[in-house]
Amino acid sequence: MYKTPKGLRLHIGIFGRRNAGKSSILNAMVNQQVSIVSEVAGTTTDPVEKVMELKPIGPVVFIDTAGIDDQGELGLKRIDKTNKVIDRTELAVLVTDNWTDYEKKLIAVMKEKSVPLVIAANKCDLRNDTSVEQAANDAGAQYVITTSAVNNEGIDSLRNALALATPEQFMENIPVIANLVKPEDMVILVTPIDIEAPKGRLKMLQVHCMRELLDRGAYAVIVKETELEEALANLSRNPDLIVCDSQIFDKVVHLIEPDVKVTTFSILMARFKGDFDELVKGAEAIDSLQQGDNVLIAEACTHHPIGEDIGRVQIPNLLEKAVAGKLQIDVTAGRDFPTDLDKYKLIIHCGACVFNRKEMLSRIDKARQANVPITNYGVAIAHCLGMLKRALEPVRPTTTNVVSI
Ligand SMILES: Nc1nc2c(ncn2[C@@H]2O[C@H](COP(=O)(O)OP(=O)(O)OP(=O)(O)O)[C@@H](O)[C@H]2O)c(=O)[nH]1
Ligand SMILES: [Mg+2]
Repeated sequence: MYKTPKGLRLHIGIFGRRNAGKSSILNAMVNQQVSIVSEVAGTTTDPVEKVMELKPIGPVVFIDTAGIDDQGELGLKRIDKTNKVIDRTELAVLVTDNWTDYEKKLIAVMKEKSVPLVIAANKCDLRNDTSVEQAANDAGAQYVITTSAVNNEGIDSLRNALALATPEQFMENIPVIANLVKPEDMVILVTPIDIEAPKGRLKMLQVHCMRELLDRGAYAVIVKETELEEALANLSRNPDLIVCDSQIFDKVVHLIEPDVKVTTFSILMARFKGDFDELVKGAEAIDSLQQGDNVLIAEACTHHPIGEDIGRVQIPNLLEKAVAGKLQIDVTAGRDFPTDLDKYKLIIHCGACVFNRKEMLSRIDKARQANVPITNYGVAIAHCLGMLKRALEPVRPTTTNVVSI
């Protein structure tokens, strides 16, 4: 976990006037007492660094700084040290409980340096209005989060805002499959050549998997569903992993032995593009759906639906079977994602292969803000089939199955 060199970690600088609660916010975000907190203004004198894995961004280093409204000789040295932190900051957090010239200046500095900024309007437990939030919004701040470090309020939202504000190039590049296998592992990719696969080519995701397996020194057997049984019979040993489309997951499971690892391309996408834990948790909401509930099926691409379309036919059928009745199902496609999500009991998103990770994360965040569970196609299908545990087994980040590369 700590192997990533500091230079490759996203540097998150925490700034603000003395006593605003910078160190308290850091401690709350990392869930540890890494920085000394006290009511004495000027407690933090030297920058305090903390390296960690911050989901879903990846490896980061937080830098807690000295408040820079200090006065006097010692104050100037601190200001100098804090300014040096600004120079290496790639994402800034401004902690404030009172809007002053200092906040305006910091916004201007970050803007000039093109450093994204998240504002923690802190000590909300002591404030009885939202004037700090208002002033931050008026100053053009994009991410303004109300927090109380002492009551642990708004800390999850602050973490989410950090992920949304992180420039795409700093987001951790999660492999699709490479860290689920070891060199010389044999993986079967059950690859559909259906009507939706581009003519003469394979879907990007399958190509991506093949390349990662080759780079990893593993090997891939690529078959269509119709040849899988024969391929299995001809192999001299069981494969280390099988990946197939969600729609045939149950068929594949019935063809293989119970200890063979198997998952779906869509579940790999939940890790690759989404917030895996959130999407897995979201599938549980299927169990509490009731007849007549509103469900949103969101597709990232605007393909022309053909035949037994997964989003329009197969998933609705599975859900309606689960609730033993009819549901109100809306389907959206492309960038057309509803702003008002409140009426939905569940959102089921496609794998989002045409989106970058940030776009998918921002949709997950919108669902979170609206308190609507969100899952993806593959996770939902495996759940409805009663096979989610099996499908997740190969991808759960335990020390035995996710290997560092
Ligand atoms: N009520 C309340 N108190 C807070 C909150 N956050 C921090 N504090 C208190 O504010 C005081 C200053 O907190 P610190 O975290 O040390 O502030 P800082 O910004 O790191 O201060 P310096 O290091 O001196 O610049 C401490 O007494 C904290 O307990 C909050 O959200 N609510
Ligand atoms: Mg401090």
